[in-house]
Amino acid sequence: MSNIDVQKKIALINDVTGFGRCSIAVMAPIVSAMKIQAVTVPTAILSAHTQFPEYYFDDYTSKMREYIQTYEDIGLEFDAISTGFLGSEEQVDIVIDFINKFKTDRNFVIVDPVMGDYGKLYKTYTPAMCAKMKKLVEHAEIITPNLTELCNLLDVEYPEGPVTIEELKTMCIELAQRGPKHIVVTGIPFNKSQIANFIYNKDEDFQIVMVDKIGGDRSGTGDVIASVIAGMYMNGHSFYESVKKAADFATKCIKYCEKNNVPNHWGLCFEMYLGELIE
Ligand code: PXL
Repeated sequence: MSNIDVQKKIALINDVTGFGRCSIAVMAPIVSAMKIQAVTVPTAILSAHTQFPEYYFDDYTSKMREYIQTYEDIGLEFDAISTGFLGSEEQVDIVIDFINKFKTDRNFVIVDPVMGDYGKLYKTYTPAMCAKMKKLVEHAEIITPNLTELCNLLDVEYPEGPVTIEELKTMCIELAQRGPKHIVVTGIPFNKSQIANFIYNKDEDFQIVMVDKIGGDRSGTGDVIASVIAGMYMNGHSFYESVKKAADFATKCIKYCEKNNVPNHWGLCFEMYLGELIE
């Protein structure tokens, strides 16, 4: 089917959240601005994301296999497959099955191994989930962990003090041996005013993209970054260029949010700058 379609398609396996700018609500418009067709594969439906004091949550796990079956039946092909927050072991199994069905030598998988932050795993993250996530990462060409997720994927203690370049290199080299060709470790605290994104390209080199630290953490930042990287890479840019564009775009959105006192849990006002993603 893909040869009758001039546009590229990405499968977005992620949650559909009404308010708070995360997951598919962020990723679909971002890749669309980059002229890529977004194909939504919902993992859950929420009225607002989990940082709000109240939200409606409808787990979609039991419906996913039937939903996905359509795409097999109509012979759909994807140019990329992306995954984000996953809520259960079974969901990870479904995603791995999806990859086994739809991965070809003409497409790639990008996994954001959403597991935790600040050295701690999220409450929903059991050791069994961690084990599954390690399996999923083996299928990915690109992964976008933060430092907490990198350490957990490797069973390494979260560093007490600042992480060194040597430590990052060693960890990325080890993780790349399991499959991923491109790794970006996002949001590494560097100093009071800067954040580093550490890039490792397997058997090639490493690079660092520095950004200014502006305000506190904003929900959905990871989803903005992952979708810009996916879109840029699909459109033929290098991994470095993709990460650089993603980091600069996120910074611009965050600056706007800060200037306009947008609450941190309302996510990034990416709508203001979508035009800058159009090539
Ligand atoms: O990527 C952030 C995110 C995605 N999905 C859900 C969330 C969050 C952040 O809290 O709650 C449901």
